[in-house]
Amino acid sequence: MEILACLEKSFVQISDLIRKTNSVNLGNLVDTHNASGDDVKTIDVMSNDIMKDNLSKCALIRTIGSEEEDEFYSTKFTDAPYLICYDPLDGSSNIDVNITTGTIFSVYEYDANNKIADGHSIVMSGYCLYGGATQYVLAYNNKISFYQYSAEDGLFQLLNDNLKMKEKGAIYSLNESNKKAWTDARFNQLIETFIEQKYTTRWVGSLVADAHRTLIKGGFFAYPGNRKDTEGKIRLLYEAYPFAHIFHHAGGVSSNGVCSILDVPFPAKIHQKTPIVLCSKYEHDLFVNMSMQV
Ligand code: AFP
Repeated sequence: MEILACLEKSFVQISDLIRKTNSVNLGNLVDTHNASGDDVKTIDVMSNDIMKDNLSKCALIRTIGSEEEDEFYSTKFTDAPYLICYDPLDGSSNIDVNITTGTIFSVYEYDANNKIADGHSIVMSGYCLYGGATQYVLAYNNKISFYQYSAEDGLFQLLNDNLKMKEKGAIYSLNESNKKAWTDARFNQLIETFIEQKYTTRWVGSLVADAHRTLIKGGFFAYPGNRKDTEGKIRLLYEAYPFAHIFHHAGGVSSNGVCSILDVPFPAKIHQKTPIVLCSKYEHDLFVNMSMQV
């Protein structure tokens, strides 16, 4: 099966799981921890099983990396051209209060030496939102397509075939409760500037929801490093690279504070974290013009 068909099948199955199960039960913890150190919930495990089961049957995929796995998993298609990395259910700590969660993914092409250099090796990325509607955003072939699932006909219908970001927004999105611990003081200055310029703030606490809003409405999203989490909370392989790829396709910007997220070298560790900024051009110009006072 084609990769996109495997992904769409998984999105529908995960969406059904969320919609048909009591959200309080979905939020129950199981007595283990996942490989990346976060609490595991039953829904995370079930979503990972769905993704892995469908994608391991796809003849184009050589290797799978998941937030829920300790190591990369090799499929039986050892000569296949692609690695796929995903977070099967981002934002799952919100599920017991019925807040939007989602699946994030990136497909990477191996080079002639069977290596992946950085985020520029991504050929396709996207995310599916399990919110009021089940919708997914796909970055492929230099454009962004936006789909919504129709339960009536069992298909994803195209909403927008060439989604572009605004040059400037009016919302900033950071977990400001960390601001006394941020290690890059530009974020503190930037917030003051946003407030002076009459921006408002939003923080859902699901990367998929906060980044999606930023993509659609423009503005600024960041998860900076802080004294406790020096590299922030966002994982490079299956969260930051995919969203960086999506934002660049839409005419937006990504940064780890120094360079584009796509320029960050492919990590040695599957669960490596990175500070992240995803934003419109105007807000990125403001950010780079703040002086660094660490
Ligand atoms: P969960 O998947 O455990 O809910 O974590 C979500 C997340 O990794 C990312 O989606 C959010 O942007 C971030 O954590 C929220 O972090 P805070 O706990 O600082 O709000």
